[in-house]
Amino acid sequence: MEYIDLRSDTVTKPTPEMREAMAEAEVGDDVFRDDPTVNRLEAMAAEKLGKEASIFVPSGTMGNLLALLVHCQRGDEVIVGNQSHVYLNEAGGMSALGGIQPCPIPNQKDGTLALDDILASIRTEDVHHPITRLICLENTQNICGGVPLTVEYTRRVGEIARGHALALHIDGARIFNAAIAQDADVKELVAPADSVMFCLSKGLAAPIGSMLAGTGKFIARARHLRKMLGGGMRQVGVIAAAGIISLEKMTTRLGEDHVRARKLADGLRRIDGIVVDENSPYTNMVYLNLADSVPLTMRQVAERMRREGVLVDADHPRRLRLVTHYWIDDDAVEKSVEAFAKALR
Ligand code: TLP
Repeated sequence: MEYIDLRSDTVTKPTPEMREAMAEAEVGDDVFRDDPTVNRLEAMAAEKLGKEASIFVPSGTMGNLLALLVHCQRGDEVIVGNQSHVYLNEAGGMSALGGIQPCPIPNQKDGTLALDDILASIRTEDVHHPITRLICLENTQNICGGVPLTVEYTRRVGEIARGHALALHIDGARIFNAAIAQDADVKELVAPADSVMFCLSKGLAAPIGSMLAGTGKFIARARHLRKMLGGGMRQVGVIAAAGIISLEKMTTRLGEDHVRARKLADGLRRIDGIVVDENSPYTNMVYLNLADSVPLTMRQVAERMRREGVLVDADHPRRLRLVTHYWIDDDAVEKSVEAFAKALR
């Protein structure tokens, strides 16, 4: 059975065009920098983001970790959102592997970190204090609703960073969703950042991989650390080939996922027992709660949905995130709404 999979955009399988490109990819040993397909992907990604260089990494988690390891020394502190992926969902890698201490501050409803909170959390020079080295933003902010941060906001955080000799890293796992949603230029969105990570393996539909971009010097250091972490992959052009199609063809179609997320939310709002978040969706994520009147747990709802051919995540007892992506068409949206109506009846 072909399920309609709304659990994440990470579930996207490669498109037929990607599979073809993967089969035909010209490859070489990428640790020797001999893989022409990887080299092309890295040049394309850097160019798209307006950065000097980029490096292909196996996952967003490794991309973020490398950025933190390059920017920070052991014992340094990084200002992060308390709802950020790097803080909550990366297995504590920054601390475990880098000896880096997170300084979590609240994510506001709009996904931002309040500028005053950032300023207040920058450590003063004092023998007792860790050294603040880095600010980390997430765009789009996943847990806050897939909400995009603006060019203007990012510019202001960049000014704070520069004013205090701090670096700014953007976890831009879904930076192209953020750009499309606001009709913003992705280069402008990331211009204030010293480093940016984005994922090919989410809405851009590639099977594997993320890119980390920054200055040439920064990426050279990241390349060394990627090898240290065991992320030096050999004939990896077979995967990079799919990433090239992501950059060529997928970045511009993400608006379709946003329109479908909106249709999904509109449909779900008409169902008794589902309370879609007020402003949801901002991009490709619909967030909702089960109404108090619903006697089912999310696990039970998810099981009923599965029987209807729709996969949803039941991580939280009352709250749910649904994500649209390349493989969710209009028909899938309609069927999903019907499945929810039936599951809750
Ligand atoms: N997010 C996944 C899960 O890990 C939660 C998802 O389904 O959304 N930054 C952000 C903002 C992310 O959402 C994710 C993945 C990552 C980094 C990590 O990317 P991967 O999974 O490639 O390590």
